[in-house]
Amino acid sequence: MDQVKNYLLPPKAPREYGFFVDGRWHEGRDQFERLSPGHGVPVTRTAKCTPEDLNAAVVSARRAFEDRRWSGLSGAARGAVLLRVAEILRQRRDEIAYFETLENGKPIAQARGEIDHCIACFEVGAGAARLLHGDSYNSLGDGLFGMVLREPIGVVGLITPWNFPFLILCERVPFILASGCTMVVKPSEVTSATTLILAEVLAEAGLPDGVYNVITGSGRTIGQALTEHPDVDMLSFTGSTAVGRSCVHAAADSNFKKLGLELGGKNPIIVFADSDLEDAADGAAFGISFNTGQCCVSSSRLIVERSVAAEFEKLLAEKMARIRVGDPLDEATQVGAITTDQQNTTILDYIAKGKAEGAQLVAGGQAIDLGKGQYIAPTLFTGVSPDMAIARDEIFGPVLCSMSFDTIEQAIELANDTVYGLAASVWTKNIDKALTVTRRVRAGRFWVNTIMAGGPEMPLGGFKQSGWGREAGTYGVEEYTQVKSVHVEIGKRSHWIA
Ligand code: TXE
Repeated sequence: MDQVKNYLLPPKAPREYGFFVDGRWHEGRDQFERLSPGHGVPVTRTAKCTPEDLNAAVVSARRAFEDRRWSGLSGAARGAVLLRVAEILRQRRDEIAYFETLENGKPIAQARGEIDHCIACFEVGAGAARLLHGDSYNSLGDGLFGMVLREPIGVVGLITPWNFPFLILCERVPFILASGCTMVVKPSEVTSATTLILAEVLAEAGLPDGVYNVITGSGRTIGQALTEHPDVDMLSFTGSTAVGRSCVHAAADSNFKKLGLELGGKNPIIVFADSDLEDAADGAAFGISFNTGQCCVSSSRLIVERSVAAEFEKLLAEKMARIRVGDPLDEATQVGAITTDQQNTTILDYIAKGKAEGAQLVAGGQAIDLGKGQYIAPTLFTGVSPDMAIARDEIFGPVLCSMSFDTIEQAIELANDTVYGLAASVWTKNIDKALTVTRRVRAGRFWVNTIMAGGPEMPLGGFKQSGWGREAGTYGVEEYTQVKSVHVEIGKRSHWIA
């Protein structure tokens, strides 16, 4: 990578990648060229795989699962490989962060922090591999003993999106590997590089051939075929709710594969008058601007107590105006580029819709012209009513809508007034209010006086239309297992036939 003092440059030529099946690299017949969203220059070329390539990957994963080359190892041996992965990731951290930034447009400093989180995922996965266990029932009477075994579910298909290509991958892969499963991964076509780099890392760490396979290509062809594949036992999909729905249909129409789904969100951030308003405003600005609001857990609906609403919105608008939006390769940048052209158009369309719906624009609201790439200023709308499209739809951009409440019941009702249930945040110094809201708002991840905090020990996933199942931590490993009840008779059988 080219570096000038404290400032990285895009590469002079794109890096080329094949795809990875059965422990070997293969060349695609066609290629997809990715332009960096922050600079508009070609940064990577990846293979457009065919349905035959996908089939070969599933055959490889199936063979590796059935001969027990991975699931037959002890948890300690699997854990040792995962710890070696963590070590190699530590060495390759800057390189992986660089390609993540080039393809996704996120700030380089943020990308490095994400790789640190990914390293922790492998460390937690290593421990989880050793601790995975079933249960026993010593309560079935003297003649019978019951055991509950946890077994890996088999071949897992893993489809990941472009907003956190490496992080979302690493919140799943170590836990899938800890369970003893094998897998076929299909990253987003615009951000495949770091998923392919992980193949090199896993191989170097000693993962047996065929356990981790990567095929690249479009969602409509290769992704859809993976969801429909009759020899895939489980599919973990992270992406839009619309495609999540098509995964459910595909599973029903093929082999009833088990599904893990992490889908959209329209996450509330509830601010009470008794909170530390400076802290809450910083949290709200971060919660909507981090990763340009392209997070499934972005806090995109501000629900603020009416008595402090005007003061809080003013404070927040001032903070949002000070966020440093800029070239993702600049160390000082806090908010980088919008990842895809389509997403850029979607966000700008929603900003126009918000104005047309009668909401007041008090911060941002426009594209930022840096002479290259695509950028949008962190945006705040006030005077939003719950029926407006900007308050209901997942915009997936740095656009925050502010609504007000008078009572805790109203706050809870507004927070739950969405088809989604991925995450929520509440800010108050009153423990009763904090716990009441935490109990009553339906969301899979909750933050009290903080936002987007946490580590890979804690499970991730959504309520309602935000998805099914949980990823990460011991819950995440268990998702990729199934339980078998084993009954053992002790002593002489009491005979049925006299
Ligand atoms: O997602 P897609 P897109 C939301 C967000 C965003 C919208 C669209 O609101 O604006 O989705 O983004 C693969 N069968 N989220 O269009 O299409 C695709 O190749 C199987 C929220 O990029 O769902 C990619 O690997 N797979 C979300 C992955 O699915 C298919 C993160 C996600 O792409 C497929 C991303 C198909 N028919 C977007 N079509 C979150 N929860 O964080 C596409 N794919």
